[in-house]
Amino acid sequence: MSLEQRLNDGSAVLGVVGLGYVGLPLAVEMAKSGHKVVGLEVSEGKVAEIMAGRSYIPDVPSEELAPLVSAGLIVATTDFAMAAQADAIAICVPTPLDEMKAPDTSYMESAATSIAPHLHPQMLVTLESTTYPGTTEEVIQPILEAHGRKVGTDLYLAFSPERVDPGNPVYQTRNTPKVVGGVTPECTRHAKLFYERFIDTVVPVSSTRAAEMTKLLENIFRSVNIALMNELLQLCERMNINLWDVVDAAKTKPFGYMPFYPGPGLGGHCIPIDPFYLSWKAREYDFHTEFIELSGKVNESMPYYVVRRVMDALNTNAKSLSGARVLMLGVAYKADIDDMRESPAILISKLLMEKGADLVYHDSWVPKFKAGDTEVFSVDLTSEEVSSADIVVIITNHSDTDYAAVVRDAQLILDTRNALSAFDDSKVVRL
Ligand code: SAJ
Repeated sequence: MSLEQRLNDGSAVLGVVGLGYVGLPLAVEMAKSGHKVVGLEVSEGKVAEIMAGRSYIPDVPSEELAPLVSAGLIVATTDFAMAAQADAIAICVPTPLDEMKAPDTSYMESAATSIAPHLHPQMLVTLESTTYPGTTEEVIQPILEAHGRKVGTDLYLAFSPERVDPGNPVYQTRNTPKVVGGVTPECTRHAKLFYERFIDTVVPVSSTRAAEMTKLLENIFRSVNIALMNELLQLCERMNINLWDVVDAAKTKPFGYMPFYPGPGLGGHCIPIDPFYLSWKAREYDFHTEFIELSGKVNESMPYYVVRRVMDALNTNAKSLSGARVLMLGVAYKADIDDMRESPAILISKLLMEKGADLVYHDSWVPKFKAGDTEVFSVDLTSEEVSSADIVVIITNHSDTDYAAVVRDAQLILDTRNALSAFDDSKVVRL
């Protein structure tokens, strides 16, 4: 029976490599569509959690996962030989940067190498990890073809970027349109059939490179526009203009404008990182992606800018940062999630402590994190904790925070997210 037939009659076994914030929601959507799913994961801990019906991804409730596991629709394993049971596999592994800001493709290569010996004729493999144009055909395809399979003949290969927005209450895996681009038209067609089994809208494009570039465009668009806001913020400070009010006014324009906001810096495993995958590849073509470089420079400077603003704010109360009690409010990389990856709070904490601050933090989503070599633990947000701080610094504006109480009890607040726009109080300093 052909792959197309197995996909269409629901008998195809689907696979996911990497059960993280992308792979686990994908596996759940696949299983909810009735397909048996094999989850291939290197972490024994994650496999054990999943097989016990417990989710470690906030966007996937355990109540949703557990029945799919107990029904045998999701099987997680560290045994990559089980890839042989799948008819179509999506690779969803990290694509970090190395210390020289060059792409680290080792996770993708390891995933491809682990499944390659187990590929049978008529299989589809898709790569979802955000990466530079060319990765699918230059890096992944040779690995998959090393055991007798041939793309376009008995193996289908495509790129399909993940578009997960962690914590987004409206758009999840099923209702976010999915772009697919195959090595050959038949690869594209099979990738489209695959994703249509469990995603509402699938958008085919002309090639793997077009699909890889689509994702990078989406994220570079964000990082450049956020950097623009961060640069204008620094100008507006000198011009004594409230940029937050300006953005709110600009977004009343019903066309041709999209609001972005300044902030303490860029966090997450995508926006601060993905653009550098393209600028790295562009050098191969003697091309300098100056917008990407400049936006990275501006965004990376924001934690230092925040620390300078903390010192200025304390100065207005005739206090120095050295010896000051600083309460950081919210440390996750964005509101209403528990993820600390690349969070600007990490560098800000380190800088504040280096300058002698007596630093504490509260974040109901993040019980502890490492600021440099120091492991710090979240304190309870009590009136005493707030009032005893020489300054409260809002880094992440979680919606579960009682800001009225913070304004009531604080001596001084630096608000880097405009979380206190509803409060008109002289103790509140906006970034
Ligand atoms: N940020 C700002 N100002 C803004 C928007 C965001 O400073 O106006 C900061 C956030 O606080 C955060 C960072 O930028 O630290 C990234 O924020 P984000 O909203 O881009 O969220 P991510 O990185 O979790 O997810 C993004 C997705 N977000 C949205 O589309 C809203 C999406 O671009 C991708 O699906 C995802 O990255 C990815 O996986 O690439």
